Amino acid sequence: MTGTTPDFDAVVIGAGFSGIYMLKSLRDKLGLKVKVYEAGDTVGGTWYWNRYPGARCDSDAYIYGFTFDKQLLQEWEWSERYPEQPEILRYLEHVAKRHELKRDMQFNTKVIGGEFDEQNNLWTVHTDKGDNVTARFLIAAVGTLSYTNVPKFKGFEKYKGKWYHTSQFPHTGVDFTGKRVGVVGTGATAVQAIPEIAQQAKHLVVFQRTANYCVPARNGKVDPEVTKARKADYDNIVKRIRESFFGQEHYFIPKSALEVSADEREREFEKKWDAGGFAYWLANYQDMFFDQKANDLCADFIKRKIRSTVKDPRVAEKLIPKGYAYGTKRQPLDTNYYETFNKDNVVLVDAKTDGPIEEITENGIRAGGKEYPLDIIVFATGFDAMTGPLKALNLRGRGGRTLDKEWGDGPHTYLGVSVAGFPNFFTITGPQSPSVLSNMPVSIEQHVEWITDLIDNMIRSGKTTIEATPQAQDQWVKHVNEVVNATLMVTANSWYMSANIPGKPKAFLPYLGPEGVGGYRKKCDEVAAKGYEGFNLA
Ligand code: NA7
Repeated sequence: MTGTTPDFDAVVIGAGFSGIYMLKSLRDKLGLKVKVYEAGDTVGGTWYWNRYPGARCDSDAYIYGFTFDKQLLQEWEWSERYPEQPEILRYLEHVAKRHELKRDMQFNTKVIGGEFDEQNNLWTVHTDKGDNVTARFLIAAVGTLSYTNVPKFKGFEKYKGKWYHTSQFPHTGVDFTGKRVGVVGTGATAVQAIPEIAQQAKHLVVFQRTANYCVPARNGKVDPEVTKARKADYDNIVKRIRESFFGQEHYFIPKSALEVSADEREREFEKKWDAGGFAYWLANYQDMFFDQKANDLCADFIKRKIRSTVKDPRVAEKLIPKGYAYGTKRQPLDTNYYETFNKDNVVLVDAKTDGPIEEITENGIRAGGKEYPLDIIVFATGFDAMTGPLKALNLRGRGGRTLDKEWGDGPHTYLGVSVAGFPNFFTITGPQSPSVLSNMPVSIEQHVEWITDLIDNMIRSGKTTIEATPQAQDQWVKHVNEVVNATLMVTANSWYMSANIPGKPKAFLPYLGPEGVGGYRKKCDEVAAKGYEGFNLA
């Protein structure tokens, strides 16, 4: 230790699921002095910002929450299978209140920079409210899909109507009644929002760049007996999801899609389809992500479903995904998405067949040579995923290095939780950890608990700094890429592959296996058991 006393033991950036639990853990378990900075005016993170119509979680609610608070697991009642944004926000507010977390959180405050002081081994953190504080540990709990992507369309500044990005929706909501509305994008967000907006708008134009494979969510009330049984079994459920591949109770069928009869396959597909949610995506035949032929069979089933739902065969054809394997882009869960295109007030403009968006005009959007007049444009155009929010922190590590420069060709991390040259800095569900390929609360809890143990260990053993070695980091990056290169994931222009943002270096952002979340947890625990192998502790 140096003679300089920092303002805080730890600064945590963000008060979503990650920041909430990180604060709870460091403050109440280790007794540290912690400060959380949050840009929003309350807790919630993703669930604070994403207020578009239809916003709800895509994981089953009974596994979408904190498991550290066993009593709350028993007490909390979700209203439906996939609760809506306001309900999840209420839950997070409740957790913050129950654990008296807000007193250590500063809202409406954005972290705009930070540098590691090599002399004193402290981080100095700067905020847009003029705070300049020092801390021993700096933890980014900034979320993975939090840096908004509004494409720079030609003519944007000329548009006279109102426009919104789904992740920065007005808190008062938007009244679409009687309006001509355009939605740009057909990702998981748009698939939730479009059916809702179509019910209100006079006229809705959907601008599709890439058709998606959507499967039914099958939202609804959960049978009280099922909920009761789950509550009685929570210890086992938690154990199972922690050890599972995706942090979900979904397991691949341990067979090839190619080895079973067409009848058996069809029965399995129907079963998954009827179950709804991620079952079709994450509990399908085990070679679906590896073998193009197996994948084609899974894809074909969805294509047939689209054709049988959408009445106009020309519209159905536009909605049929082409040119990439099923499951390699984030699975959207739909409630009446395909049915919405049967409505008279809904028009689909497909970039490939009708022509791409050329410009935003004073009155609307011009695509494929035709102008679509619009009163409101909703951009459901996603995020600069995973690396975007971290780079935006403007951190300077040893020797003034920046993430912008260090990650010039894609992320370089060790275990997705640490970056060489940035001592005592941790990223919860950072790039190259399972993160977005898992049920987020499971991965968040794993990282928070692992970081807490690490800090505890450092304090107990009188260590001042910890940082990933460049060698361990290089090996991890190599491993992450080797694993994904054996799958079909690399063949898609997905945000997982950084392909959605012009100029973003092509790199796979999360970590996929080979044993998923459970295997990754084991790996992290082994690293810790070997005295933090791959890290320099000083
Ligand atoms: P996504 O999944 O990134 O979807 C964004 C959509 O916007 C997608 O259809 C994109 O087409 C489209 N897009 C992006 N940029 C453009 C431009 N320049 N022109 C036309 N269309 C564009 O974001 P979401 O918010 O739906 O979902 C993000 C995650 O939130 C989701 O995966 C869940 O984890 C929760 P593309 O497919 O790239 O061709």
